[in-house]
Amino acid sequence: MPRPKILLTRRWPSAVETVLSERFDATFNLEDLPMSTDAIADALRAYDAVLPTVSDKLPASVFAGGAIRTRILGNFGVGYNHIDIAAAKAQGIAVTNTPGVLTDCTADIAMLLLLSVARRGGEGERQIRAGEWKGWCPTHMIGTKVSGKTVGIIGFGRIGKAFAQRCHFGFGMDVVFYNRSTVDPAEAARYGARQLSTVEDVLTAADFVSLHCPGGAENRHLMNTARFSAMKPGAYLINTARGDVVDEAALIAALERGVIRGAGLDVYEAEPHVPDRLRALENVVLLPHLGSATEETRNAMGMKVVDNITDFFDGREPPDRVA
Ligand code: 8YV
Repeated sequence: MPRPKILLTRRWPSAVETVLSERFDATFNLEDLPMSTDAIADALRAYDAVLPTVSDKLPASVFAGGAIRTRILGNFGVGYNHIDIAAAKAQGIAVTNTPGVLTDCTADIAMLLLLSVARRGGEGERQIRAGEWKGWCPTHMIGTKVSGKTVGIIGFGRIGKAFAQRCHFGFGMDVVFYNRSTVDPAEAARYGARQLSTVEDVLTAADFVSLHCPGGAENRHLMNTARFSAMKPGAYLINTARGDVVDEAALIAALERGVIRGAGLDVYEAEPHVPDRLRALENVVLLPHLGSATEETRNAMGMKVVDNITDFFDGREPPDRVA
């Protein structure tokens, strides 16, 4: 039996690429440039498995037109809103993701953003690098205290829980959250958190609002003009989830007008494009989608994909099947 032909749309950690090339007839994207939608559509006709990332777009159109060879999309990442799951499913294509292994690192990045924006870490760094620091004084670059404040979490899945744990047990914060389904209060209490009934309840209670829900149609623009207005004046938004959960234009307007005090962002609506008006604001901390970007986590994500496609081609149920 010939080995399954697989395509990685981007370069992956070399240890993972090595395992993949031992087990499969693997093609690597040696230039590591994002593939066009047309190139991905062609790949679906040429490979048994395509292994995409968040930098790829797989709308319904790539699955249309027949002659599909791909049987599994082994996504490198937990979020898969860049894939039209219904269209993949309609073609009988399995889809897997990489949950669990990036929980801690993504929660860490949310904490980094929260601390940086509240304590003006980015501004301070820029000031020193520009040679503009005039020395210590009692009124210099005054931020907002974090310890003991209230954090509001939208989406209480693995990453939301890990973030709650850090906020409550690390920083003595009161943690409230909104989640679509009801979470057992005893389970919530393990993370020092309690559930509120609506997004609005969370927004009106929180000094910091952090998004941890999936992207895609169901949560598109969950944070909009009305919801920024519902936040406490002086509150901050943290987004490590997906750019499309936030109406970016509404966020920029809220920041410019002082409706909210600041934002810490790791994700954007049209990555890698970050609007000039957002980049011009001092009261935002901007990271280039670094949530899972540690050696340990990227290796573990890759190995999860290896496990998923190995099980699939060996006729077993892949552990992280989402479709
Ligand atoms: C990944 C992420 O780097 O896993 C996710 O959902 O947002 C990131 O941590 C990215 O998705 C890789 O495809």
